[in-house]
Amino acid sequence: MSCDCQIADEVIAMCRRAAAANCACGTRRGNIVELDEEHADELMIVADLHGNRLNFDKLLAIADLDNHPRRHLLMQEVCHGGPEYPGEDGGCMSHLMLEDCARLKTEYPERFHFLLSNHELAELGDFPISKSRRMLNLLFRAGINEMYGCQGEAVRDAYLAFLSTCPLALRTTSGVFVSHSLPDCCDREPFDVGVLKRPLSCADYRRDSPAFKLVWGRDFRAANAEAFARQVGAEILIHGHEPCEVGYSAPNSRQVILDGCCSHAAYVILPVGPKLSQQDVVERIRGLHTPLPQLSRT
Ligand SMILES: [Mn+2]
Repeated sequence: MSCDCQIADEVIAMCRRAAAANCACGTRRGNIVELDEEHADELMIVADLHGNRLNFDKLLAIADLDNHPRRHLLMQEVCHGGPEYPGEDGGCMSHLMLEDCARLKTEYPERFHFLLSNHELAELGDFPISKSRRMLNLLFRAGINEMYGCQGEAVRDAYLAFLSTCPLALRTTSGVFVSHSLPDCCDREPFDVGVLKRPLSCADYRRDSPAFKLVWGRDFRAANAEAFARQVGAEILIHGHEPCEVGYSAPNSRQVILDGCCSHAAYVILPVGPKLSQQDVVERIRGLHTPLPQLSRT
């Protein structure tokens, strides 16, 4: 067996352990992680990273999970973007960040949570996403094959096995609901919350499934956020999915959006116990590289 195959075998085994850890997580209820004061003091929330290694490393150092045993860390959307392998068809290196997230799940099975986002769901369902006229799924696959050669397909299968077990959301008992985004038009057609209570199947990877709507939606109207919050039993909604020029935004009185990959990347560390207002959340948002400009109140 060549050296490459050995590395691939190790990655495949690690992804299987990560998938098992997702399923066995003590705070997991269906497709939600339910956090209360018994299990956590603090929750650090990180949004879209898209292969941004600099930000990923810096955020992990800030999370410092080893020295904060009561802190949980949530990450999302690492696939597609960032550096590429050399050569014309070298492909995207962001699969390595997905491996890092799977590894974190094995190292901190109760305290690290990786949420499904639209880019990860697109890998699960082979749903084509392009950016600047390049097919991101193909670049992702090329990167895996560049790294693992003949074992590329087996490694990709292991990634998908991990992704298929990832939660869609995290909710605290104090009413903070974290998901990648929110569906459109929940004020006209209520979100099918049943998807939060059962394991995902292949049908959930397709366009128009509740999971698909949850991770792809971009309806930031106040009436939509209000309806969605009511439907999922939340006071405050925290999402990624939307680039934010200053690292975060608050498009209405329920939502806070974080951006983890822009030059003004932001994150937030919240206490898990107390009830928080939107202003309490916004005040706790920190810039990863630079202090954040204040947003004007919405
Ligand atoms: Mn997204």
